[in-house]
Order: sequence, then structure tokens, then C-alpha cells
Amino acid sequence: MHTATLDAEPKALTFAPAATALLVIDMQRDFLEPGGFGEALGNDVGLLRAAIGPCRDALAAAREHKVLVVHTREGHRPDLACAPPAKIARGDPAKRIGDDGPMGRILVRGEYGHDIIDELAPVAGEIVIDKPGKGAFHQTDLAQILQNRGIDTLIVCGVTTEVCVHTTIREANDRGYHCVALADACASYFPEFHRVGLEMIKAQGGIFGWVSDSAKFASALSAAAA
Ligand code: TIU
Repeated sequence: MHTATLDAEPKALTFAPAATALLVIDMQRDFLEPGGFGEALGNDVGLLRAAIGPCRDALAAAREHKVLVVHTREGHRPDLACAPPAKIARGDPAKRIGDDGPMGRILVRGEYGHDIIDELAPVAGEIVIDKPGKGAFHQTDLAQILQNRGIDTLIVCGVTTEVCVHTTIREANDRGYHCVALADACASYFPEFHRVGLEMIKAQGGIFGWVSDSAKFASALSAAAA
């Protein structure tokens, strides 16, 4: 299996593209556009849009070099049977999970707002994981899919850095994966949480994993293919 070397912190990571997946976390209209879940929680959704271009670049590199692509979406069944009452109860009482909004029912599967933004739409054959929680492993078939594909390294981008990206990386790290966050391809409603969230991942010699960026990921794949 051929390998690539990723310029990353706290140190370079050697990875096999054939054993690697790009996880694009929750790049959904509900988080990135007005009228969805993110805004219902009181956030300025415009802050997340900086991650769109870098996610697109990471996706293009993964597609070109046949790296497995997995998209996730946070959301719930239309009857909300999988939505914990403690989760529904939070946020603006007038705009809760399941309520009607300008993009359809908030954070409900099948609604326009729940789907991935047009710029990053999955292409045929890419895996889409619907998850009820913040972590991509909780109550999903992601672990089985990664095991079946022989994946040992996860390149993670998407939103938000300190919530769904972080929870997923923590879950994956405990399951034995090498995890890399692409700094420019993640974003938060709180710039400080983004910065500190990335610091946490790479502190203590890489306590949860590595931090790199979309350009370094693309050049690692290109250099390995050359
Ligand atoms: N609120 C917030 O920062 N994030 C979420 O609720 N979900 C994800 O991060 N996807």
C-alpha cells in the first residue's frame, strides 16, 4: 500500500491513502444558512462559511486520489423518536428541533435545511451518515463501514470545530484511528473555540490527533501519487 506524508502538528503523519477516509462533518444548511438550527441556538451562521472553500478543496483532492469520502448530517427522524428530550428542550423555545422554519422543520431528516449545502453536495457513490448526536460514531453504522474498508486514518473537516468535529475526533481516537483535523476546513460560531479546539487536539504530543490544513492534505496526496 503506498503511503503519503502529511505536514501536520505536532509532527508529520505518514498515512496510506487507501486506508484513509475524509470525513466531512455536518456541512448542512441548518448550520450554515439563516433560519436553521444554528441560528435557532442564537448563533451568527455567517462565521461558518469560511470553511466551505477549504472543504471543497479537500473533497476535490480526496476524489481525485480515490480517498474514501464520508459525509455526515446531524438530524432526527420526522417523528423525533431519536431526538433526546434533553436536546429538544434547549435553544429558543420558539425554534426547537422539529419546529417549522424557513428551510423546513429544524434538524429533521428529509427537510431542505437538513441537507448538505450545494457547494459540497455528495457525488454518486459517496457515503452519507445520518447521526442523531454530535459524534459521528454514536448510533450510526460508521464504525462498521470504516472497518469493512480497512480504514485506519481519518481526515476530518466540517462544522463546528469544538462540537461535532471535536466529538467525532474524540470518539475516533478512542477507537484507535489516526485523526487529523484540517484547520482551515473547520469553523465555529466562536472563533476562540475554533482556535482552542484545534490546540486541544494537537497538545501533549497529539493527545487526540493531528492538525493540518486543506492545502497540505492535497499536496501530500499529489506528492505520493507522483
Ligand atoms: N451548535 C454547534 O456548535 N454545533 C452543533 O450543534 N452541531 C455540530 O457541530 N454539527
